[in-house]
Amino acid sequence: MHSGIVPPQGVWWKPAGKQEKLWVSIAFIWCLVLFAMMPFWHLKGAQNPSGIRSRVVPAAYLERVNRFVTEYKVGEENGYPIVEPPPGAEVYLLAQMWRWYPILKLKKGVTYTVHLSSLDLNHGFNLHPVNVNFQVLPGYDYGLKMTPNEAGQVFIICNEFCGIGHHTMVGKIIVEDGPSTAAVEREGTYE
Ligand SMILES: [Cu+2]
Repeated sequence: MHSGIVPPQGVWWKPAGKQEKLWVSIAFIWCLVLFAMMPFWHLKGAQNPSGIRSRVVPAAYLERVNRFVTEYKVGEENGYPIVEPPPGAEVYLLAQMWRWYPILKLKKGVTYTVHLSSLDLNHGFNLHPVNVNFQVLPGYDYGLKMTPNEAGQVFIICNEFCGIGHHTMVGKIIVEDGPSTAAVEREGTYE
């Protein structure tokens, strides 16, 4: 009798056989291939974007979002400000139980840096119907380069369960055609 405490009797251990060695070698080479694929897909896959990542205190992020809203607010919808930043601007979007704040108005074909962060817990940024997914975490500012390629409305859905109001956590991005009126009006006032 043997167990985890009592070792087995006799010579039970034998050096690895030919097939076992072959199997271990193949598995090891495959591990290296998978390991190399991680940086490869990051650089060549066009699906793992390199975001700007930094730590941020949630209160400081909220303050930045509020400043962004005051600066570029162009309207309101259901009590939510509609914010139209100039082309190339830093855009600040806030995730919070249970809302995406504010509503963004962007231009087609213009690249923005969209910052994402949360005030409370882990949320998921999911653009619907386009399949774009990102984790939104409190304490981290994740800046993503985004270029809307279609005019219309896209909805932001939270895809990380975040409590009783999770299913109501829907935000909106309005994408418009043509040159930005905000850019014309504010020309020279932003860096
Ligand atoms: Cu959420």
